[in-house]
Amino acid sequence: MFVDKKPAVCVIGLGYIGLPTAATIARAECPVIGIDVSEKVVETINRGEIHIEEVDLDALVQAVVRRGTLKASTEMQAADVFVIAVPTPFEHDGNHTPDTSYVMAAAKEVAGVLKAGDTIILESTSPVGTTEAMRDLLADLRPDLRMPGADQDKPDVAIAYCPERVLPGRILEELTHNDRSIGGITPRCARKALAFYKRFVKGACITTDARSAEMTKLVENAYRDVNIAFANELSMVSDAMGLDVWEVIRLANRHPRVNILQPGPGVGGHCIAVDPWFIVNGAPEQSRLIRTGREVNVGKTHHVIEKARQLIAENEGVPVGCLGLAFKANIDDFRESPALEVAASLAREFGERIRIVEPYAAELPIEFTDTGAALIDIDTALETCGVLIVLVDHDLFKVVPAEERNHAAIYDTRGIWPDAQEKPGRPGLRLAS
Ligand code: SAJ
Repeated sequence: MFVDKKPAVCVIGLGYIGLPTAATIARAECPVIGIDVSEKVVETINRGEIHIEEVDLDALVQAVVRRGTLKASTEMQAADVFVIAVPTPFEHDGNHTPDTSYVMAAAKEVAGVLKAGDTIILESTSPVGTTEAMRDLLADLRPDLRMPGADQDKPDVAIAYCPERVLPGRILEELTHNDRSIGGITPRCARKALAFYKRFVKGACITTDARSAEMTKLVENAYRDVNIAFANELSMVSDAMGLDVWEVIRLANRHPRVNILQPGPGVGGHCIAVDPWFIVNGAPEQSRLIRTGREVNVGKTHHVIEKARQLIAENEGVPVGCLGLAFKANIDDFRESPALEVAASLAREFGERIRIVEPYAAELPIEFTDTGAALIDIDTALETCGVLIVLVDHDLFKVVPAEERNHAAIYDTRGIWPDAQEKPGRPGLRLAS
């Protein structure tokens, strides 16, 4: 732990990453100002409340706001360290071109208050070269300050890239304990950023250059995407060959060097379904496997929709329970969720026959407007639905015993009810993948 003066920190973007990061830094007793464009978000945080769901975040934000170490504002403020955690979506060009305009807009704001001695850290997932582009923008806007780079031995400011790699649902835990890659524009920049992260990170902090750190983040998520694509492809192959994919994976994973992931209705969330495209965009000719992995995972969602449609059509007039809308188990995050895409597509086609069970939703999302679909609880679904389609492996669904569900025709896209298949003579049907 450092004994020098605590730096004043400005965290720009108070979303799923920025807010937990700001609160964690504030817990380390650095005074933190969080900046967000939304008045509503700023007011919520200044009341000590939160606008997103994340385990233990409410208590932490309440504590640091009460203590006065975390404040939120819509106005950029001077600080010693700036942490940029704004979104990097795609352009609306249909080509998955990364849109770094939020990063550049944040950097422009920072330029207005920047002074010699400050450190700027980009945490947003970004295409390779973004940190350098941000440096170039700052150099243009602040010619009075020496920026780090090839011809600047003693720059006035430090600029680094340090990606977040936390798992939704475990953000606070992982923010503190995960290892971090810290990529400086120069080694000196990396050292300054390292000194900052050491204040609140207990995992190893490994320094590198900015471009390698940018690529590392993209590679981590592309690696997972390709591995999930392998599992999803296997599920479709098994389907075509009349095999139970869960059984095949279970057996293959007993090999000491095989660890196949789980098939599902596709890949959701704002990271794994997005980041691989940043690599494809950077080197389209060389990234065939990564592109194909994306296509396989998107194709799996269409495969699930098609199989679900067939099952529903075979069970004419029977109410259908779609279990889950979230992009993964036990969270309330529906962003880019394949479960939501499947359920909404079925609701548009089959209307009021479709009943949705989602313990993490108070009401049905906008995608279900005017479809006639209804939100019901799991008990009602088990009592009234003759078709059950498992889309999310929420704990609440996993614990449903066979005798409560086996009257129904079941399509279990997550493999949470393996015993469903082992009941000979039951009226229900289990489709394996
Ligand atoms: N999924 C499967 N089968 C599996 C594992 C996941 O179908 O075996 C699906 C999930 O259901 C979900 C999607 O993949 O729809 C993504 O879920 P996830 O748990 O793999 O990842 P995220 O999106 O919650 O978080 C990822 C993490 N990256 C990696 O594990 C490499 C996290 O560490 C990153 O910080 C996060 O992306 C991010 O912000 O980039």
